[in-house]
Amino acid sequence: MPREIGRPVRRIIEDPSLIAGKGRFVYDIDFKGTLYAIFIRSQYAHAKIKSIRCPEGALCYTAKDLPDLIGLAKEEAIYQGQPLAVVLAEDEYKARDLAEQVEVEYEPLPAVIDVEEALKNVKKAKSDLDSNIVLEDNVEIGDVNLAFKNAYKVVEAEVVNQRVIPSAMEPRGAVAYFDGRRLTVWSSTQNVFGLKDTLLQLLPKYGVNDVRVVQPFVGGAFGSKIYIYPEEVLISYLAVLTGKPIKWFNTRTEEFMSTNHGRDMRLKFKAAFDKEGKLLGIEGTLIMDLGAPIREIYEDSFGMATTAARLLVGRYKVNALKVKVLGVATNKTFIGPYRGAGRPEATYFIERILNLGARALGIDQFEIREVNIIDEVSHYNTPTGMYYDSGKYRETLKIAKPAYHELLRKRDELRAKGKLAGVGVAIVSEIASFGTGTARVQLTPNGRIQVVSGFTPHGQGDATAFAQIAAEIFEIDVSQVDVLWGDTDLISHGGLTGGSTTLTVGGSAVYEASIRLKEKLLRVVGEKLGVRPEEVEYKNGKFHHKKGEMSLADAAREALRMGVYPEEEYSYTIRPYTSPYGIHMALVEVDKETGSVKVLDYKAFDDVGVVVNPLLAEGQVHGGALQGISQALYEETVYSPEGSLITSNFSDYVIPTAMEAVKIEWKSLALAKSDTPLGSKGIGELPTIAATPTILHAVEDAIGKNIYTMPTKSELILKLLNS
Ligand code: MCN
Repeated sequence: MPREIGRPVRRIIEDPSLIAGKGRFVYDIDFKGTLYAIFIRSQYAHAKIKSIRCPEGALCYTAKDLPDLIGLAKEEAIYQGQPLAVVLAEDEYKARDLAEQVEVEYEPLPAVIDVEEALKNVKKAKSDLDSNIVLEDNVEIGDVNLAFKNAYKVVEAEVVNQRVIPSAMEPRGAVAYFDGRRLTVWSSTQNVFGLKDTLLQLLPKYGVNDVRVVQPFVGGAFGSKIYIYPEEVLISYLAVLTGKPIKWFNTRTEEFMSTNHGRDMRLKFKAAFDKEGKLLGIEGTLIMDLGAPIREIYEDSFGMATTAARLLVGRYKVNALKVKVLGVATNKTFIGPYRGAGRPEATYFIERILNLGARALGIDQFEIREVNIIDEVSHYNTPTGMYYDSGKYRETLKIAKPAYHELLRKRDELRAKGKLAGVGVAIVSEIASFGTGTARVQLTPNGRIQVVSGFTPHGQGDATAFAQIAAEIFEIDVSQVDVLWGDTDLISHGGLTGGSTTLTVGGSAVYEASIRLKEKLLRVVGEKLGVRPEEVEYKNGKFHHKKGEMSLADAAREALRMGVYPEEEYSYTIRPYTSPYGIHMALVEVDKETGSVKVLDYKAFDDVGVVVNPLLAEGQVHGGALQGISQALYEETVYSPEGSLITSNFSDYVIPTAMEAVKIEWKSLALAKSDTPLGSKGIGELPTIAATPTILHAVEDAIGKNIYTMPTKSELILKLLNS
């Protein structure tokens, strides 16, 4: 029997229905008598809401009609697109017409858009704020003064990791159905259990006994569907209140304005280097523009900034760090998790510091990394209190070095032809895979294995990987395994697919539950044959003993006859997390005339421990790296000075298409494992984290100028080339 773990299996669980056009997304779910909901959203970034007048006789609700928990703006709107009211009608068109008749009287207030302006505290992002600096933290290790005293070179700059808009293919939407006792909600979410918990806090007093949340197929999320949004809570409440099914779906512009944005951090720093390029210390201020000050969101989001500050050191031996971290409120859409959530910003900052140092000292970018990198670590606590489970960093650099030299050679050939070519390198080391995951594994009477997971994958392909894990334990073909997920009725507890967690934590739960089920079945078969379980051999999907042989289907039926359920549930908790790492490099060419950038080569060397499905993992590298490249080259969130989102659809907000997709070579190193039963580490975010600085460094190398902002649009490059 070939091993299933490590086999590049296609997405046999997820894809067949999607390819046949039979995958059901939220918008496909329809009930007779459904009312369609359209939200009335703030036109202003900051305004007092003086009154909201609903059309006569319309089903129209404002914050005044609703419980506070739902979170519509009541007296003050603090970002453009914030939901203020909702109308319901029998179809979408009628609802849109009605929504246009809702009259909102605003008193516009000064909007705080620029973070530097916000820091001056002249205008406030919300009337009741004492200061726009709503959160503060300090991260300090070692003696920075000594580091600067001993410095041969001090590099000083401000580097910006710009605001980006998570652009999942499917906008958010939900359908809610109340049968008089029980509420069922289908939502395009990453967080079914979180939504269920929120609804259970709100709804029992309105006669709801129980809540079921279902995640149908979801067209991507990238972290932006973790937060429990007012819209999904409100339509659930209205389904109960009206007794009618309710449906809502965002337009792209609504999505861009009301779904959390990502990143938006800047680091003002000075860094001390010795003559050889050793980084002696960093001092700086990390400013995170949190966007609209919604307390329950910004307190969590600020964690991304404090994590970013702590991750500045770790993979490099830096002994002194002093960073003040500020969380600043403005009147833009609130920031939340977006692929990497704090780790891309940290990586971008530290990798930029190294390259700016290398350029100032005239040292090669690969060599400065060799000077500073930690060697091999096991259960390592970084000086700022982060943790790396394992890693062979120096060896990784050794493996990747020939590829770097090959790219330099290609670059020099292009340069010899008069082209502007450049090579960029970045090391990534992150923390990934958190919390608890639950799985139930069951043997059905027809001899198939059914896995139920509490996780919520939405494009990654984890269900196929789960099938492989169960197939490996039961020594059967992966096609004999079914996987179910994304429904709070299927299993009582779950985690959410985010933080590159699902394979490692959810897969470990599948692994442990499968082993326990196999042991249980060995006991059943032993009892049936009148022998000890240890005497029964399990091989290739069958139980063997000289007294007889039993198939999985026989064992399932026998178990049921004995009153033993052929299933096992297991909750696996990881402590504390895994630390995947890698080195990425790229060759780019910059067009001298137009300033446009073409990525010619992209090579990624990653260590995520054991890879369960190389095809799926590589898919993450392709998509993830392109997303990181996109931040470096294309994505720009533009607001007017008054706080209107200018880049409010895909004709203004640029993301890559197949035309911009890059050929990526991926090498999985598997030098260091995690302590989990699978030995795997998360991969979902790592390539995105690595790609942004890699590309920026390559563009810098091509044009021979330092770059401090992103994206590196043609205009910026032409300006730098002519400066
Ligand atoms: N994998 C593997 N071996 C490993 C690690 C992972 O075979 N050692 C495979 C897994 O089987 C899974 C995939 O790689 O198919 C990613 O697994 P993992 O790293 O555990 O990440 P998650 O499944 O938890 O996915 C979350 C991650 C995050 S945090 C974001 S954001 C993101 C991403 O995945 N959003 C995505 N990838 C996305 N891909 C799609 N299509 N859509 C999104 O919204």
